[in-house]
Amino acid sequence: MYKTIFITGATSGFGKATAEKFAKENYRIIITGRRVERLKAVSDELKKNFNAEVFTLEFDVRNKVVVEAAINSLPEKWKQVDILVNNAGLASGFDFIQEGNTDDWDVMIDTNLKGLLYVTRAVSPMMVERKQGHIFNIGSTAGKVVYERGNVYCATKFAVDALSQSMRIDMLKHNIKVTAIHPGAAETEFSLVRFKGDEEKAKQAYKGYQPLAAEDIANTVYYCATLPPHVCINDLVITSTAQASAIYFNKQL
Ligand code: NDP
Ligand code: 8X3
Repeated sequence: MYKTIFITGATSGFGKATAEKFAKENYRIIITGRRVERLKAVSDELKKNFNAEVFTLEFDVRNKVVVEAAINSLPEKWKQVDILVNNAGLASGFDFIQEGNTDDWDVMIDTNLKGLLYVTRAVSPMMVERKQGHIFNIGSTAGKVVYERGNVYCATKFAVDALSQSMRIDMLKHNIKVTAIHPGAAETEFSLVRFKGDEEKAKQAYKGYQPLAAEDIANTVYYCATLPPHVCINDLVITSTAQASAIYFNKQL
């Protein structure tokens, strides 16, 4: 039987790679994001390369009214969501706390934390009703150890860690798995977004070592999602071999 996966932030990076991995494995794919032309391009690619069934939903995870309306608007056959990947997120800025841009703080808190909650609130009742499902929350090594100038980004990812633990307890009696995946540095559009389009600064983040690739995270989600029904990976930290924590790297500069 085909399974359905719902991925937030699938226009780029981890989300897009996860959509590709699951499409290749014959899942039905719901992809979401704000950039509608990117969503269409990803959808076209999944259909062309993997003959996948794809449904696209364009929304900003920060807008709770729109999130709820979009998810409620799913056709009945797409409402049987087996896997939810709460992936949409970002870092915005890299400032010391006393110099921080409060608009950046709002964007990170509203996206990484409140957005994840709004999507989960809309999707999880469908899983509870069917007494099956698997929720993935993409945290970060920045949600395990803080680093200089990571302040608000780290706080949102610590919160994702806490929410994942808490969701797992709330979902326990409903037979729903909750897996938090905490990646280290991976070369996606993440740094370009954090540094607001500054390509030089973005490249600097991955200099002198081999970072994770988006496919590494997609393969990890797939591994966790395909374990036997009685097995749940609760919490998983994954870094490149050249990284030991959010702070320690083995860079050859
Ligand atoms: P990318 O910038 O490549 O992808 C981010 C995705 O999130 C895009 O598809 C973007 O879509 C979506 N997104 C961002 N803001 C919103 C929003 N307000 N509403 C809807 N969608 C949104 O980064 P990554 O793939 O690297 O990041 C994915 C997740 O992984 C994030 O939560 C990030 O914090 C986390 N992470 C990343 C690491 C890294 O080093 N790359 C390491 C650890 C964790 P669109 O712009 O079209 O809306
Ligand atoms: C993103 C990776 O190293 O910038 O979560 O915290 S890092």
